[in-house]
Order: sequence, then C-alpha cells, then structure tokens
Amino acid sequence: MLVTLQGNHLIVGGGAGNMQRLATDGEALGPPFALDGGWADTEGLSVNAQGELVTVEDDPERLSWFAPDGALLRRIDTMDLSAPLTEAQGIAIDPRTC
Ligand SMILES: [Ca+2]
Repeated sequence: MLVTLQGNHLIVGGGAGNMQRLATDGEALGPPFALDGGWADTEGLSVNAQGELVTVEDDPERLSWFAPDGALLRRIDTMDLSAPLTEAQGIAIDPRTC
C-alpha cells in the first residue's frame, strides 16, 4: 500500500500502478487512475514541488516521474546509476532540495 500527501488530499495506490485520490476523511475525489507503464511493483510514492508523482519500482528497477493524471514524464533505470540502486522500498522528497 502506498500513501502520500498532495496538497490537502491523499493519493493511495496498491503497488500495481493504480492510484486513487482521497480526501483526508476517505471520500474519493475522482475515479481511480493508472500510472503509464503498467505493472511495475511500485514500492514508493511521493510528490515533488512541481506536483509530479515520483515513484520507485523494484521490478524492474526504476525511478519515474508522472504528471498528476498519471502520464509518464521521465524515467531512469536505477541500475544505471553510478552507485546502482536496487530494491528501493520507498521514496521521500526533501522540500528544501527540490
Ligand atoms: Ca517488490
């Protein structure tokens, strides 16, 4: 289960790329939506200062940025980093550095 804050509401997901926006009282704020790219075993979800959804997946290993509607904006294979990142199990964004 993935949960993060975006503004004054929650975004929740089940790890397979399906997301839902909820009010903090649990009321659905729209229909569920899917992240581009299908199944990825999403292990972490955060929102950056631009309002993009940022995820880490570990099958395959990747770091992805999505528009608020779930459209893929950019993606990197985290195994290509100079210090490979494998089995990422979460992500947090420090608002002081983004
Ligand atoms: Ca996994």
